[in-house]
Amino acid sequence: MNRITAEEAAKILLGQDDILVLTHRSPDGDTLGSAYAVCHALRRMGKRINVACADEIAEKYSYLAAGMQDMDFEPRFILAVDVADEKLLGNLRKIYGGSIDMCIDHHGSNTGYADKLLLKEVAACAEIIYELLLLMKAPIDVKIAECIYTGISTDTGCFRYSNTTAQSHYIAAKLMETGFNYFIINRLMFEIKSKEFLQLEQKAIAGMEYYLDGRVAVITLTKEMMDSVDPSSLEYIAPLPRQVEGVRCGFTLKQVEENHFRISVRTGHELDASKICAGFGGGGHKRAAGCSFTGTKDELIGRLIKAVEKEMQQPIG
Ligand SMILES: [Mn+2]
Repeated sequence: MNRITAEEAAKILLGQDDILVLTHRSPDGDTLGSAYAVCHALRRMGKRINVACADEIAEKYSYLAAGMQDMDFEPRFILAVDVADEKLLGNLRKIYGGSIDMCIDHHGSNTGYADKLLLKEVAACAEIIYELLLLMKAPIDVKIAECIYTGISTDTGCFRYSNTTAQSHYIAAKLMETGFNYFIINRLMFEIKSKEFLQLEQKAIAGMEYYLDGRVAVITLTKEMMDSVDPSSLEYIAPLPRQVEGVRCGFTLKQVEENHFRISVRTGHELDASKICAGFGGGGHKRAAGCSFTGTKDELIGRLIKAVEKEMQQPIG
């Protein structure tokens, strides 16, 4: 693995054709926005390029690929965007594992699986893509602006999370000069919920449990509850426990099987979520992290509370 600069990445991409862009499994706004921004831009520059994803893309993201049909070619250059680990390619790993030519990513935890890596720890991968497109002198039109804005706004929680920087706002402002409709995107990404999702949200909130004098809140989602909604909408449950006044750490337990859980952790400014998850073999960011656990729910909650208590003894950072 070679670390490369944005200038080097731009030069390499300009010299390539028949490119396939891979996104991570359970695709979100950043991986899709980044991939389609590159795809639209390079097609406008006369190249053959497609996007591939292991999982189905949720309907609400369909505008990113609007008007785009798969082109017919044998890929000669494989690019992964927003993919921190080859494992996150899902089923695509079987085909492209070990042969990724370039990766563009913003996760400090990137495992270095690609031949060349352009890594910057900015709020969204789409921020790096924006810089790259400028270096390639690609035309930033309304469609490309929509894609990049989708990546930045979703990874920053609509410019609210602690990863948001002046640069995130600056890029969004430059994109707005193209005249794209950010209001429709904000509605789609942050406002509109399906009726099924609202019912799930009601049940989740009604069943919320509190520990440590209300400083910890826990939501449990059973398999049956999760089956009732589009899986991509589940990411909107994780921030809910942290919204409760007085809660410093919120857990969302997804009960994948009777005794197997996937846990999303969200913290306020005092606690480090990635450290809480590290004790369970997981990880992530300071305010948002995840891990998994095999055992009963009672065992899990007991261990999570212990991990929070330990983290509460650390100085605020
Ligand atoms: Mn991302």
